[in-house]
This record gives sequence, C-alpha cells and structure tokens, in this order.
Amino acid sequence: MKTFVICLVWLTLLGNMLLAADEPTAVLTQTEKVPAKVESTADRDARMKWWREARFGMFVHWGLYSGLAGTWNGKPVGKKGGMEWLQKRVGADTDTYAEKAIPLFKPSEDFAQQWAKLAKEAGCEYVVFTTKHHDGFALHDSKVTDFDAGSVLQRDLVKEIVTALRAEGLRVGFYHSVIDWHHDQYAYANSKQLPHPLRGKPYPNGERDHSQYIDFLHQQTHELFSSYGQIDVVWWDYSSVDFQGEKAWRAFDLIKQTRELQPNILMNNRLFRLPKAGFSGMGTHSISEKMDSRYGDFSTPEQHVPPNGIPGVDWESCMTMNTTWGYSDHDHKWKTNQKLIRTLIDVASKGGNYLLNIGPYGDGTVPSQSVSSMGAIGKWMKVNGDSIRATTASPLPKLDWGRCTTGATVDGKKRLYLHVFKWPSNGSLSVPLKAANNPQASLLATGEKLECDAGADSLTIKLSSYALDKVATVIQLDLDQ
Ligand code: JFZ
Repeated sequence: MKTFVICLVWLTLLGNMLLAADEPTAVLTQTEKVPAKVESTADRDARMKWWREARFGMFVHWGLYSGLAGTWNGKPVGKKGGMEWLQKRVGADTDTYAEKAIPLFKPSEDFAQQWAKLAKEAGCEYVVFTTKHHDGFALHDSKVTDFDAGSVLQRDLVKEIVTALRAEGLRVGFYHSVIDWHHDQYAYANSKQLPHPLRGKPYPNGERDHSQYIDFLHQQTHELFSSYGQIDVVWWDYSSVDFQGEKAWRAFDLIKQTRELQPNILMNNRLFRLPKAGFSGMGTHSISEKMDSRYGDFSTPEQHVPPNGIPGVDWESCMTMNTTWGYSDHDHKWKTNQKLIRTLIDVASKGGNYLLNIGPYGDGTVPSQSVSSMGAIGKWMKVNGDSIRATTASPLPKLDWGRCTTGATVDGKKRLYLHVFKWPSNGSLSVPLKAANNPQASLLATGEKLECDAGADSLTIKLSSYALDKVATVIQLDLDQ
C-alpha cells in the first residue's frame, strides 16, 4: 500500500511537470492543481450533444446599466461600445452608480415571457443571460449580498427568467461575471488588464483580502446552481493573462463545485487565459487552436467568426446586433437582417454556434429593432432550420457564391445543404465536388427537384433565373457514398 501511495505521488508530480512544461513561468504554480482528466470522450460527447446540435442561442445582457441606457448625468457616454461597462466608462464608485441606476431599473411583470417567446420564435435552442455582470448586481435573491434583485426589488428575476425559458422548452444558460466592481474585497489592483472603475486608484476601504471575494463568488454561484433545477450552461466572464485561474478565482474548486451541483452543465473557458484553455493572449480575437477540456467545454470568440472555424474545438461566436451588449439609447448601428442570417449560416458552415445578443431596456422589454430581427431570423429558420440544426461544418473549399453545411447521413446517403447568397446570373451553380455519385438536388423550401450534372471536376446544378430567397436560398443535395 505504502509503495503504491509513493508511486502515485511520483506519478502525479511527474504528470504535473509534464503539464507545466509548456506554460509560461508566471503560471507554473497554478498548473499544479490541474485535476486529472476523468471523463471519457464518449461521456463528454454525450454531454455536448444537444449544444453541438443547437447551433443557435440567444444572449441577453440586462442589469442596472440597462436603465441608464448609455447616459450619465444627462449626457451620452458614447455612441458605440459596451454600455454595460458604463460604470467603468464614467469612473463611478459603486454607491454613486447604484444610486443613479437603481431607480431606472424597473422590470415589467412579464418581461421574461417576452424574452422566451422571442428566442423560441427565432429558432434558438438556448438562452444565456446575465445573472450578474461586472457591476456586481445579482439578478437573483442572494443570501450573501444586499446588492441583488431580492433586496432591492423583492423579486427573484433569475427564477422568473428560468421559469419562462423552460415553459418554451428552451435550455438555460447563466452568464456570470467573475469580475466584480461592487464587492469591497475584490482586489482590482491585482490586475492591470481587467477593467475596474477605480483602477489605478487606491482602495477606498484600506487593504483588501481577495480570498474573501473568492469565497463570496463561490457562495453566490453555489446559490445559483442549487436553486433553479438543471442549468445547462455557465458562461463565466472573464480573465486576463495577469489575473486568472487559481489565483484570481480558485477556478478548479469553482469548476468542481459547479460540476458537482450540475453534472451535465457545459461551461465556457473564461475562468482562464492560457493557451491550453483556448486563448493566445488578451483581446477578444485571441483564440488558440487547442483547448483542454479541464479548462472548459467551449471556446468563445467574441464579435467575430474564426475564418476557418476551430477544428477539433467546440466554439461559440457571441455577437451584438448593434455595437453594445447592454442597451444604449445612442447606438443606432443595427446590423441588417441579411447580415445576421448570413452570419448564422457562416458560423454553422464552420462548425460553431452563434450566440446572438439582445440588450433589453431597464423594464426588460426588448427594443423593436431586435424584436424585428429575431422575427426575420425565425421566419428564415422555419423554412430552412434543417440546414442549420444538427449540421456540421462544410467539407467543401471556400465557395464564392455562399456557404455549405453537412447534414446527417441517411440510408447511406450523404446530405449537404448549399446556402446560395449570390445567385448565379447564368442559372447554373457550380459546386466543387468531383465525380459526384448519383446527386439529387432540391430546394429545401419547396421540395422542387433541380437538375444536376455531375462532371469530373465539379457538379453543376440548374437553377431558376431568380433567387427564391435573396438572403439565402438553400439547396438540399443528397449523394450516394
Ligand atoms: C466581455 C464583457 O466585458 C462584455 O461586457 C460582454 O459581457 C462580453 C460578452 O464579454 O467582453 C470582453 C471580454 C474579453 C475582453 C474584452 C471584452 N478582452 O479580452 O479584451
């Protein structure tokens, strides 16, 4: 037994040395606690299945900042960029911010049902919403703080939202900011990279003990993951190269606690900022090609689509409809419906998920531009949803006329979905498929059969002279294997 224990200790040490080998020196000590991998690939695949098939989710940024709507002391804070960062943008301390923001945060009775209907009708399978953003205001009824909806409004908004989403059959995701601008022990001076309204200024309350904040973070998320039934996703936000993982959040304990409470939960990788966790550095574009599942289940490119996807990594591109996550009265740069629908298709063609954001007003109702865009996506999805849901990345090289996704193989036939953005003026669509075996093409929307000509170098599909759908017409193409 003793020899066995000694061997185990040596093996663990050796394992940790190997794990640490390609880490920057600054984080060497943090990798010592990396837990052993315990989950089999089959178990992980089973856990990821619904999410991989979903392809489309709705993100919601809503909190105290929403009522301020991008305005401070009667002046616009800016015309673009994240207005959920308003407190930081104006450099307000938490009391001043709360005093101005709380009277403007007035959730209507049925806001949550509106969100749920909107997501369902748009064709989303899941919704991720802010249970707490960087300002630190929690939307549930928390026992460990008074800076929450329970204390301020005598409402548990998380419960209202979860109930409404479930009623529509949607999966539920909790966004949770690990950055906290309210907590009086959050030691913001530990990071030069993470935002804080008082960054560069001394702590107003004397020395801070960050471990007390970490305890609070673990307690508050314990409440969230033990009070609302099954939660499908946790979306942590976020870490920096200079403050992350063990040191910043006691991340592996936090993951352990969360997985114990929610065995099926999927989590993003933002408790860390390491190459192994899917990051190549700071910034929202810094994605690395590899990701170790002990750091999270999926990678989170923000405001962009990785040009070639991230083969072998589960990923989700989150994006805004204008330029801000939290609502602003001053941001009018709305993306067109065509842009949004084509981005959804683009993401699916590269094997990722699209998490599209809405920023409701302070009363929880949704700006008409977002309602109308979600409606347009839903209209397209009702007809063409099969070409998105449960598909995988395109097997074809880059297409100058549009995109392609891969459907399931049925009765030995391989199915491709061709999304035509640019309708060919000569009425024939050239698909780079060599010697296609018994190709059968039809319009997904109507079932109308299309004539095919399988050439040695490419397949040609005959089309009518005008596009059925100017945004994206989908052709279903079946091939014998
Ligand atoms: C974060 C939040 O700060 C933002 O408010 C929003 O919630 C978004 C979805 O996530 O945005 C980031 C994350 C990382 C960086 C910048 C903004 N970064 O690495 O520079």
